[in-house]
Amino acid sequence: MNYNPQKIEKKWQKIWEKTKIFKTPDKSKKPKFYCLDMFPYPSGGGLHVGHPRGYIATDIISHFKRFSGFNVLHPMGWDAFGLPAENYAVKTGIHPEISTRKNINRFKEQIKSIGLSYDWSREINTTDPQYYKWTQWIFLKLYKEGLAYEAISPINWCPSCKTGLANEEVVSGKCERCGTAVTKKDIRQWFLKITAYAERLLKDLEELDWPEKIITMQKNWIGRSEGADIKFPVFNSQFSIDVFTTRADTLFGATFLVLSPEHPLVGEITTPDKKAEVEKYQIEAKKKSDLERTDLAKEKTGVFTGSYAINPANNEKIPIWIADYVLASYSYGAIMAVPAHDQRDFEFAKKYNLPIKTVISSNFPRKDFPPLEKAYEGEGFLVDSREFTGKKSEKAKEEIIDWLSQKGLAKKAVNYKLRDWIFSRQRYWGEPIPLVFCPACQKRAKNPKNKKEFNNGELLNPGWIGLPEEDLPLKLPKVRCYQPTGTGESPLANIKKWVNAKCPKCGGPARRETNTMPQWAGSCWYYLRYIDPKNKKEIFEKEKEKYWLPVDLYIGGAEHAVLHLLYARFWHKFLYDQKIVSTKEPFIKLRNQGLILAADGQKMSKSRGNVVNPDEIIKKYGADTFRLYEMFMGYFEDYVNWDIKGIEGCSRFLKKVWRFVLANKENKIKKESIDNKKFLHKLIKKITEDIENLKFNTAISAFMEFLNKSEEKNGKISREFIEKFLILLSPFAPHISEELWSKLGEKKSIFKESWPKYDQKLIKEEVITLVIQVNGRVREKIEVESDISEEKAKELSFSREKVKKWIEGKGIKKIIFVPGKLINIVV
Ligand code: ANZ
Ligand code: ZN
Repeated sequence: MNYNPQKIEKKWQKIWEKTKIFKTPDKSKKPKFYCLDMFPYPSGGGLHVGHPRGYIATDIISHFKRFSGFNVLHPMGWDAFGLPAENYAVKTGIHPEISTRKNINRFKEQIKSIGLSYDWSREINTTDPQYYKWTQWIFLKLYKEGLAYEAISPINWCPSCKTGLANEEVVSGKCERCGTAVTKKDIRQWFLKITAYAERLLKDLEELDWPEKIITMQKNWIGRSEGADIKFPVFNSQFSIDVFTTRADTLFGATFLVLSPEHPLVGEITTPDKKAEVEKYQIEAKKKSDLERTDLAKEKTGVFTGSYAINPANNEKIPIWIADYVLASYSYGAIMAVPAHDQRDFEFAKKYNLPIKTVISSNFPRKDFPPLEKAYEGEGFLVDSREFTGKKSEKAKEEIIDWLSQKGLAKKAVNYKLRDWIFSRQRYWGEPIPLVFCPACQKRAKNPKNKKEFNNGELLNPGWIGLPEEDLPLKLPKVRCYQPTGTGESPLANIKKWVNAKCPKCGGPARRETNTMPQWAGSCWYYLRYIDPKNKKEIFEKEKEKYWLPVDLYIGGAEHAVLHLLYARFWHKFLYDQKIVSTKEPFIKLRNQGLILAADGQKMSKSRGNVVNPDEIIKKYGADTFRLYEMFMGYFEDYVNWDIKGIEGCSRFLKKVWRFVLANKENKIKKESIDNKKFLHKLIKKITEDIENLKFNTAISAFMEFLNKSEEKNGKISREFIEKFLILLSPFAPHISEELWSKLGEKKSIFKESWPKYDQKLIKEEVITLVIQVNGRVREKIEVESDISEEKAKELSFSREKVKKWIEGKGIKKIIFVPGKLINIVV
C-alpha cells in the first residue's frame, strides 16, 4: 500500500484516455470557458521544463473551471512550420515532414506523461494540409480585400539562413535564429497591410486584461506619434522636401535638413562636386541595420549634398545633408534638424560646424544663453521665434502649424512606427502562397476597362491571380533538395512541374508564387480551428464560434509580446470585419509564465548544457510531484531558478497525503467538529482564491500547512472532510487524487465532482482587527485573517494611505509585530 506514482499515473492516464473524460462537448447548456496555451514549436530537443510551467497552470484552471460548472475548452496542437525543421533537413536530408512528425510524437508523449487534461481529439498541426488549407483561405481573403501587395524593397536579409526576415525577427541587428549579422537586400516581397489596422490595434488594447508590460510593448511597437508635415522648398529648384516633426514649435531653430541616404531626391539635388562623396556614403549606409543607424551612442556621420533649402518660417537658406541616423523607412525619410533641441542633431552640428540656434527656453524667454553643452529636449517658452516668442511650446506648436497650413506648407500628421508585415519567405518549409502569375491577365488587369473582372488584390498586383477556394489546399510538393537557392528564391522555384500552372482566370500559362508564408501565419488563427478542428466544409461552424469565442484565458511566454500577439490580433480584426468572427479581440485575458532558469540563474540552453529534461524528473518522482514542484517554485509570473532540492519537499508532501487519506479512510465520524469545519472551509477559500489569482505556489503551501496540522486530527475527521480535501488537491495532483478517491470506494471519477463551497460564516470568525501603529501611535485599523503573517501585515500596512503619509520618505528602523493584534512601525 505504498505510494507508487509510476504505477498509478500510467494506469489513470490510460483510463482517462479510454473514457474520454476530458473530451469537450461541442454543445452544452453550461457556460463556456476557453483556456488556451500558446502551442509549442516541436523542436528536436523535446520538451524542456520551461514549457510545462504554463501548461500545468492552465490545466489547474481548466480542472477548477470544470468543477465549477463550466464547459471548458482546453486544447493542444503544434506550430510546426519554420526554419529549424528545414535547416535540419538541409543538414541531414531528412524531409521536414518526417522529422516534424517524429518531434511531434515525442512532444506529445512527454506532454501526456504529465497527465494534462487536454481534449486530444481537437489536436491541430499547422503543417497538415487540412489545416493550412484555411491559412491559405484567410490569405486569399486578405488578398481579395487589397490587404496584400507585392513590392520590391530592401529587406532584412540573413546571409546565413539565406532568407528575408521580418523586423521582429531581427534582434539587436542579428538574426533571431542563428545570430548572424543581418544585412539589407532588395528583393521582391509580399507585404500584409497591418498598418491599415494600426489605430485599432492601438485603441483596442484598452479593452484587454493583459500584463502592463505587454501592452506597453505593443504600444511602443505601433509607435503612434502626433505632429506635423512641413514642406521645405529646395533653393533654386522645383523640388521641395517634406519632413515629419513632433516639434513644430522648434521650427525657427531648424538650421539644416537631413535626408536619409536612400531618399529619392538625393540624386536630384546633389551638386556635381559632391556626387562622388555622396554615393560612397550611400553604399556604406546600406550595410548597416536600422538599429545600428539609430543607436544614440554612435558617432554621427554624414555628407553635405551641396544644395540648400528654405526654412518656411524665416526664409533662411539652410544646407541639406544626408546622414544614416535618418531612416528611410520612417515617415518621409527626412528631418528638419534642430540641433539646440535634439541631441542627435546637436552632435551632428557640433561635428560638422553647423549653426546651433536656441529657440526654446525652459524658464522664461531670455536671450543671453551660454553655449549649450547638450541639446535641451524639453518643452518651454519660445525665444527668437518672431511673433511666437514668449509662447508655450504646446500652444506654439498648434499656432505655427496653423500659420503654415494657410500657406500650404504644413499640415497636421500622425505617424506610426509600425511597418507593413513582410509576409513572404524564400524557404521551403512553410505554407505555399496560393497565387499564380499570369502575363495575359496582367495586361488585362492594367486596363481600367476590365476592372470588374478582378478583385482588389488582383488590381493592386496586376497579373497575380488568387486560386479559387476549391483548389485549396495548395499542397507543398516534395522536393529532393531543401537548400535555399540564395538568390532570393525558394527551393520551390526549382520544381518546374509545380511552378508551371494554368491561370484559374483565363486558362493561360501561369507561374506559381514560389515564396512561402512566414512561420507566424499558422499561429495567427489556430485558436479558431480548435473550436471545430475537423470541419471539411468551412473554417468553423458559425454557431461554435459564437459559443466559444473569445479565448477567456491565454497563457504563454512574454517573448511573443509583439510578434504572434500582434499578428493574431491583426488577423482577428480582419476576420471580424469580414464577419467571420464575432468579437473584436481574440484573447481577453493574457498572462505570461515566468521563465524557468537553470540552477545557476542562467537561461537554460542546449549550448550551455544546463537544460533539465522533464522525463528524468517524472521517471524518478512521478508526474504529480513534478506538477506540484513546477507550481511551487515561485509566483507563476516571476522568473525562478530550477532547484532540485524543492522537489524532495513536494514528493514528501504527496507521500504524506497518501498516508493521511488511507489512515482516515475507515473513520466513522458522522458530525464534523466545528473546529474541523472551520479548518477545512478556510482551506477551500484559500485554494479557490489562489487558483483564481494564479497563486499556485501559495495554494500549495496552504495544502502543506494544512496537512501538517491535520495529522494531529487523525481518526477525528469525517469522510466528507477527506473527500473535499482530495477534490481541492486534484487539479494540482490529478493522479494521486483519483487513485485515493477510488480507494475510498468511489466508483465514478473524482473529476465528475463539483468544487467544494465554503461557508462565509465559518470563516468570518477568523477575522481580527489589526491595529497599525507608527512610532507607537495608532494610525489605522484593518480587518485581517487572524493568522496573518508578519510579511503580509507589513505589506498591507504599507499600502494604507493613512499609514503611508507617516512613513513615506522616512527610513524604517524597526517593525514590531504582535500576531493577531498589532503591528508597530518605527521610523
Ligand atoms: C524636429 C525636431 C526637433 C524633432 C526637436 C525632435 C526634437 P517620433 O516621436 O519617434 O515619431 N524623425 C522624423 N523622421 C525621421 C526619420 N525618418 N529618421 C529619424 N528621425 C526622424 O519622432 C519624431 C521625430 O523624429 C521628428 O521630430 C524628427 O525629429 C525625427 F527638438 O523634428 B523631430
Ligand atoms: Zn490569366
